[in-house]
Amino acid sequence: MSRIALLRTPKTLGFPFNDFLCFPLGLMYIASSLRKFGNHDVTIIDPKVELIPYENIIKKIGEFSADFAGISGMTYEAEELHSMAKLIKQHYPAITTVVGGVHASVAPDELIKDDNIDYVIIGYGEEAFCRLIDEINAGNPAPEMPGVAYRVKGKPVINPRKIPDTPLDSLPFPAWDLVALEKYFPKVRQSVIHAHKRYMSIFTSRGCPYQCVYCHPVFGKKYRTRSAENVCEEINILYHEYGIRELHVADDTFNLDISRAEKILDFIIDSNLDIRISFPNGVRADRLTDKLLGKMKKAGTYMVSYAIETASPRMQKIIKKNVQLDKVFEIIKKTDKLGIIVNGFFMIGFPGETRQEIEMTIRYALKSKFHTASFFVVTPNPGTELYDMVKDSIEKKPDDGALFHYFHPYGICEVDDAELQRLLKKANYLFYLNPMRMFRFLQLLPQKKDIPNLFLRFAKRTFLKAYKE
Ligand code: B12
Repeated sequence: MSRIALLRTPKTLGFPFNDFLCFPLGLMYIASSLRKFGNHDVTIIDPKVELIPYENIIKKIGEFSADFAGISGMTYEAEELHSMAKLIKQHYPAITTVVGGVHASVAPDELIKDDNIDYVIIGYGEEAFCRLIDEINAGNPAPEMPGVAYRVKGKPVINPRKIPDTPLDSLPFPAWDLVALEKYFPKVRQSVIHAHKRYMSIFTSRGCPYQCVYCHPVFGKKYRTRSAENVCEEINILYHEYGIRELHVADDTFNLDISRAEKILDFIIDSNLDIRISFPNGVRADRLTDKLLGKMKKAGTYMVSYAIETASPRMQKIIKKNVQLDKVFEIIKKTDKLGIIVNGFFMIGFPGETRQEIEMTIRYALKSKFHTASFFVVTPNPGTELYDMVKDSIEKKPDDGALFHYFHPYGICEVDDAELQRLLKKANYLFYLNPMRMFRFLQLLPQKKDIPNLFLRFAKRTFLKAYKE
């Protein structure tokens, strides 16, 4: 049995770009597997919610007497992953440092060059981390297993990952008991709005088979689902044991398998749970049927996002999103009619995109029945197909954390940077300064106390200079 401290980094994108926070679901999944399959002692330290300085993070690791420190991070936190590993090694050289998560999955070669990082786990971590600890404890510090990188005599060895075949139902539920739930509840959430204070994010499937060029295929294109029964068991525990009254379904594509989605919703409807649901990351809008939408409403859905990205049919093809724009336009209307708040995601500034095409996107948003919309500037993240398309023509790389906020133009479209910024702001104010839209939205808004935060987000995106040169 080992003692394992799991950590996030303290970095957030912060004001003015991004000020919301979610549960460290990845670490909570890893923690429950480490406990179930290895009988290990685990703690989660999340400086993003506790707002503690580095000294206190180090102190907590020491107080826990950790044998392993597992650190998680996205690409915008790359620098912090290195500095945390360095600090841990400086204070506790005997601790084995392991980095996992999104950045580890896209840049294992960069991380494993760092002597302060002993291991990197690529992709899903539940099984890999458990097995790695077993191998190390059995005296095999360089196991040949998929998805793990380390150094042998100073030379990096990267074992390519393999998407696990084990059914998702065999994974234990996230370790909700290891996070201070009450500290997360009052923080601003991904969608800013909320229906109930006590919420939890759930993941009912993993992966996404669509080919959108801008998306990080961090976990591969294979779509894996949990059974409706397994998801329902989780919802029951959250409801009855943790008093959760709002669910955030965070899947990449919840509704790819329509009958599974219906089964989950039927369970919630039939069990009369007094619960509200939101889909802040979105569902694939052109895979919605009237029946499914009706069930979503009946089960308690108050908010859903649809990612349109661009209303230019030419761009839809180039970015391989291929959303059926007319069909989705009608689905937005139907969602609104059902009394569900409907949010749209849009991106402007794709390679070769013209001003007319950007205007087309803005017009689509303005004409739609969306209650809220987020307009972002296209960010070519390293590791995406989009990045490969433009890498020779961009000067600044988005792996610099400061540029990783989706409001920084990269000069890859036909409109210059200043004009793109202007169009972004124009989209925001034309969309939101529409009294009828605001009236419709405020009527559906479950908690009026979210209005100041919503206004702040609107003001930041519309009036502030969005990025520094
Ligand atoms: C929910 C979500 C969020 C939430 C919070 C995420 C979180 N918990 O930290 C919010 C809304 C806050 C968010 C914000 C952002 N997000 Co986000 N988000 C997601 C989303 C949709 C799901 C993440 C999740 O919960 N996954 C479920 C759990 C089970 O998986 P996981 O956390 O990855 O953990 C698994 C493995 O990674 C691994 N693992 C994780 N940690 C560790 C640690 C160790 C030691 C080990 C061994 C393994 C390991 O094992 C876990 C279990 O298998 C992903 C897309 C996706 N499908 O992954 C994007 C994604 C992670 N987000 C992304 C981005 C870019 C962002 C933003 C930077 C966007 C922006 N510009 O505003 C911001 C950053 C905000 C901030 N913190 O300041 C990108 C990251 C790309 C990259 N290379 O970094 C992703 C991949 C989307 C995409 N496809 O491009 N996000």
